[in-house]
Amino acid sequence: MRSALENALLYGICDLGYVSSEKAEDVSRALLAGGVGILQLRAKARDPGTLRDLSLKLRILCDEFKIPFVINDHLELALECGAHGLHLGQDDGSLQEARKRVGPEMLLGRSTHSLGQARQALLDKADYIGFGPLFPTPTKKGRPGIGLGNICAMQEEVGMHIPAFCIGGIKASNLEAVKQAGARRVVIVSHLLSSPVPKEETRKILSQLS
Ligand code: TZP
Ligand code: MG
Repeated sequence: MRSALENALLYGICDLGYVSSEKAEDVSRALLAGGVGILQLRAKARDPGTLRDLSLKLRILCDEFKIPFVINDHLELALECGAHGLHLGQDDGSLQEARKRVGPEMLLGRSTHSLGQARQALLDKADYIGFGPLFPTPTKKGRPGIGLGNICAMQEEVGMHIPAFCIGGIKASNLEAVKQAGARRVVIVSHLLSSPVPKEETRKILSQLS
């Protein structure tokens, strides 16, 4: 799945804050059919035990599309469902410790909120990073936007070595500005999940990226 990650320009997240568990598989299928190059299950404030069935279903779905499936936060759940990746925030422990527990194959992603954190994630051997939030966003309440100013530097110093996905408040209407600021890859959550036609919207965004 490392080469699939390398090819990914658009990172989709099935966030249970926006999608019910019942609809999560259908919505994920739409994102995949629309062309996301990597898919994450994000379920804040949910007991991982309640996510077992859904995680397994989404991992099988991603296998079908040959796209990496990533679990946010829950290391044991990622191992249990055979996820291809685990995504960890700044407060989710060291990547080195996680690597020891998940073995050599699993992709490890790290959220970063500054150029310094992005540099550190590269040193800590993250397989990819998220960089943001660029803009304030309801998906991550209470965090200020970091703006577009450091994207170029981040892209040159980190994004040349591992995939770096800009994230946070990105939508069709500001994607061009984000690209102009130097972004090559993006994560888009609420804009895609709130679309009445997520497959078509994903396709449209992807065509703007490639
Ligand atoms: N990390 C930084 S911003 C963010 C996460 C998970 C949320 C991005 O969601 P949206 O809806 O695309 O702004
Ligand atoms: Mg986390």
